[in-house]
Amino acid sequence: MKLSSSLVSLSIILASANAAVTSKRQTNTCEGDLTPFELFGVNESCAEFGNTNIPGEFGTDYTWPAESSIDYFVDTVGFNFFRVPFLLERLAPPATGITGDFDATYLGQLQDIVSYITGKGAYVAFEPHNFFIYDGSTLDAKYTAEDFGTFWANLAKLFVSDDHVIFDLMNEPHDVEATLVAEYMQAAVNAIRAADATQLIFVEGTSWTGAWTWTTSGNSEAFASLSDPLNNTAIQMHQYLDSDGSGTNETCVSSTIGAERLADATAWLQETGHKGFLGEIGAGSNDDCVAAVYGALCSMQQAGGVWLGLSWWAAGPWWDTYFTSIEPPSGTSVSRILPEALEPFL
Ligand SMILES: *[C@@H]1O[C@H](CO)[C@@H](O)[C@H](O)[C@H]1NC(C)=O
Ligand SMILES: *[C@@H]1O[C@H](CO)[C@@H](O)[C@H](O)[C@H]1NC(C)=O
Ligand SMILES: CC(=O)N[C@H]1CO[C@H](CO)[C@@H](O)[C@@H]1O
Repeated sequence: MKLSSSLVSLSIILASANAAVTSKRQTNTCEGDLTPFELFGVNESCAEFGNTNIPGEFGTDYTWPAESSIDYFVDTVGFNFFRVPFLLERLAPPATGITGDFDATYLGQLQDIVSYITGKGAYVAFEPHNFFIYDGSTLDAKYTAEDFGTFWANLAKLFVSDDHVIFDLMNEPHDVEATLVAEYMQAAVNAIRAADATQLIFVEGTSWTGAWTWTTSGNSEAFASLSDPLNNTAIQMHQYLDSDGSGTNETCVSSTIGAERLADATAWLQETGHKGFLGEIGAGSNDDCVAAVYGALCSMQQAGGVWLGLSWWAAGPWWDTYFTSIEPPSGTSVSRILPEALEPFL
């Protein structure tokens, strides 16, 4: 299905699905009127590594996703989505700034992995993994919202002909006002459309775009009126299930914390008519976390199509056996999440 078409029509098509999902261990069930995910996959995290070393060295400070990993997730698991972080300073070097020329080598590497993914029929969202910070300062210290739009228009122009590309505007702004972030996101949406790129766009809010704080961080007010002439923009949120929501502790708060932390954001999506995408979710591979992730995904599919899908955090050649890694082969050997909490919803 073409994602460049109206999200409204997608939800109508998807709303016709009605199924029950039963997990492989039969410990969890998800019932009711379920809307399958349109986009389901994983973050391929590695090109943003080594962010204290700019530009850094390819192969030492950072790398790009392995084609074998993409093959595994598409051909064996059945994922159709990848989120590919990059570093803004590597793509748009500080010497000429975000509105200047792109670094040809880094851009070429990004284009290669994007083509590889979309060539397999999957979708790819690439994103500056910059937290609204560029070259040591908050973006607005040197650049206007229009400059940010120029950056995105310049990048989007290079991908206009690939309808499986998604533009994910900025990873996890934090310690900036929601209204400021929304202004920059709106400017970029407008600039991308003015550049004749029609594909799906993801915007992210402040407070690390957390789902659990969406209605208390100022994001719900700031993003309520976000608009896109093509109605093809979704709100990307992130959610981790450990006590501080950082995704750094293998212990989940409880077996039901996933659905609980998404509930207010889901209600906001339903009220405003915005579509949501859970761009990062991660947790340990233990009983509580498996149940909590399963419950989160179940609640998303029960929400009437407001959630387009999700991407797990993380995969990538350097994640090895990190507790949320599902990178083959090492990550998949330690992860219960993939078979028990994700694959039941594929
Ligand atoms: C976008 O949505 C608005 C409000 O529902 C509607 O008036 C407009 O026609 C839609 N535009 C497109 C291009 O679908
Ligand atoms: C992880 O969280 C648990 C429960 O809150 C706590 O007991 C443990 O010390 C934490 N581990 C680390 C490494 O912080
Ligand atoms: C658990 C984990 O790897 N979390 C990472 C998720 O991504 C954010 C940035 O988007 C990192 O800061 C976290 O460390």
